[in-house]
Amino acid sequence: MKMYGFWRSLAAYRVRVALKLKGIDYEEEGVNLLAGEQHDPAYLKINPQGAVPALILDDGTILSQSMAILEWLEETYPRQNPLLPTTPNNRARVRSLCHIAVSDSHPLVVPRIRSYLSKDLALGDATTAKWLNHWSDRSLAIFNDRLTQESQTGRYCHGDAVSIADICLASQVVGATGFFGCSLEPYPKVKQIFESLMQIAAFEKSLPKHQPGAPAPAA
Ligand SMILES: N[C@@H](CCC(=O)N[C@@H](CS)C(=O)NCC(=O)O)C(=O)O
Repeated sequence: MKMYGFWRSLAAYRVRVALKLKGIDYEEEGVNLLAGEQHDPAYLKINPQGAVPALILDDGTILSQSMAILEWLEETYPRQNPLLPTTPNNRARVRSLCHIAVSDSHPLVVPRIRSYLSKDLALGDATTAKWLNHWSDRSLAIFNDRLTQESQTGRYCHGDAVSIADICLASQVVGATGFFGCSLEPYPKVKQIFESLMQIAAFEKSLPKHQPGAPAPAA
């Protein structure tokens, strides 16, 4: 299997974690989003949306959209580290948590939105940074409220087994704290679960800072 990703892509992070949790061999090829490679005609043949991730299966099938890929991985490899609970109600809760990040927050901070705000609408970098911080922080607050209030929360988002909700939560935290200036201090439940997830190799090794192309840490 081959994944097209990028070191700082939060959607690619989600798929990278799931591939590792499922123990699936894959290679990753970087599409430099900051250099605009997602718009290259060759890449648009792979994903006409001009976004990563895209997952190329061994038979040549191309999958896109991180949630669709997570669901495909779960359906295809259900017994390798299951990432969804068994009952419809619990599965709905896990998916609902996923969509806080995937549907409601992440789409507000992707490169095409950042560029439209700062360049096309001429809002500039400072106002755009405020937007990115605001929506990322709002999403952390919503995660924290739900994870605190709902009795199904355990060591992880849903009980004591890792699920796709944890993958989506982790991607949200990685972007919010790593790129958009948010703090986890106001959100103790999110902080606690994120710290537990970082003990798991698949989550830690998938972090942007470990990927080829990531900037070296400041000396
Ligand atoms: N909803 C999609 C989002 C895909 C997406 O927008 N990915 C970003 C990187 S995290 C991207 O490639 N953006 C390119 C751009 O905005 O130009 C998913 O979850 O896969």
